[in-house]
Amino acid sequence: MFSDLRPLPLDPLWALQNAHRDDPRPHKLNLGIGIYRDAHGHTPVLNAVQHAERALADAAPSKVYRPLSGNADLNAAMTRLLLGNHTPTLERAVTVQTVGGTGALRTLADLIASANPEATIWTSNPGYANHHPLMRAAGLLTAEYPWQDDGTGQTDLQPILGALGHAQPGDILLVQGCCHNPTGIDLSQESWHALARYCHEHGLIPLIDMAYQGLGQGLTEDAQGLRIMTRHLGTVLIAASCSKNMGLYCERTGTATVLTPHPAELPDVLSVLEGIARRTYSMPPEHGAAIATNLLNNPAPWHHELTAMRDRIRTVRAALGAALRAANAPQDLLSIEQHQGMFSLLPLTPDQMDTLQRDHAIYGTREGRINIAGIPDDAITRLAQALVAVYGR
Ligand code: PLP
Ligand code: TYF
Repeated sequence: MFSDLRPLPLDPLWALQNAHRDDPRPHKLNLGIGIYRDAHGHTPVLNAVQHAERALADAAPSKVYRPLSGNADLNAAMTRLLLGNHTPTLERAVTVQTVGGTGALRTLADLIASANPEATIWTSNPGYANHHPLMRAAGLLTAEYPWQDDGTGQTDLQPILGALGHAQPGDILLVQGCCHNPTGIDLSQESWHALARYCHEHGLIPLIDMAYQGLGQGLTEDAQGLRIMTRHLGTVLIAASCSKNMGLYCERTGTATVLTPHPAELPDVLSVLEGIARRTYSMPPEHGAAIATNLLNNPAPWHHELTAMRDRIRTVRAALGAALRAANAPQDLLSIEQHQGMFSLLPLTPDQMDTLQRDHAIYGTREGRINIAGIPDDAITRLAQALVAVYGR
């Protein structure tokens, strides 16, 4: 049965993890996979999460099967986190719990494949490495629009609209809500408005991938673009993840939200979403959902820790910028000061990234992505000097 199978190449991010693990140099630096680390390089469980887990263990609720749509309290709280607390858009939305943000993307991909199998999914280049494979696995076609800096650290809208000129009505515009992976470049408010207008005029449906809410400028601030879309457009799809902003990575907690212009359609949409869950994994795991619900419904301690994570990322970014200036870095490298969230895409070639790894034991992706949230305090100067040295080669 398996004799004709060819092994797939390892996910480059995991290959990078392994290379870092096997590197004997004590000063090695892992800036590969997108995980938040504190000043000392650790990724601890949030206090708010530990608190919620203790409360859950004490209450020892039953582990009987849950609904196909997952934890209803999580779904309600996440809908408000995404859309806002007092908005008429809540009346047009249905949310189901999913297996992380990845599961949300796949659930929505399956929904799109059921509703409009001809739709092409437009995704950014550069973009999240898993978007194409995930959408294609659902049988959908994919295409790309460019995602580049306009010179001020924000996304240049014109090339995007140029590429979308080839899109058909009913196509899906997959766009990251904030803290773009891998570039750290986000849309300005004006660009979100213009993009919403474009979708309206050309019949495109936004699918917003929200994997980093709260890690850019704040929970509300990071949702502004999404809310511009949901206020102005009838149909909007949202994939959300609790992995990064709650540090729940391995618990696989996320949600898929669908907004329609016709609230009467919501029960039908829900039944299709439940059918997708049923034929894939039946129901999503409860533990992470129970934790996330606790955080969302008792938000002060979580907000406190989320703010600390966000502030650290911003502090590290500023410190790296200052260290680059001190090392006489070229303007190109200083663009990282203007980026948002966990990542930046460096203006380095794959060869230069290899050199960074070989000569300096610094591990980023070959495309040039580094995880700013993974830089320990005591490595900032060394990283800046290494970047300048490698850039000049
Ligand atoms: N979307 C983007 C843009 C991501 O960077 C990630 C991963 O971090 C995800 C989705 C998937 O998140 P999750 O780990 O919750 O599946
Ligand atoms: O891009 C990243 O680093 C993250 C997470 O196989 C991730 O978004 C996790 C697993 C994986 C690829 C990426």
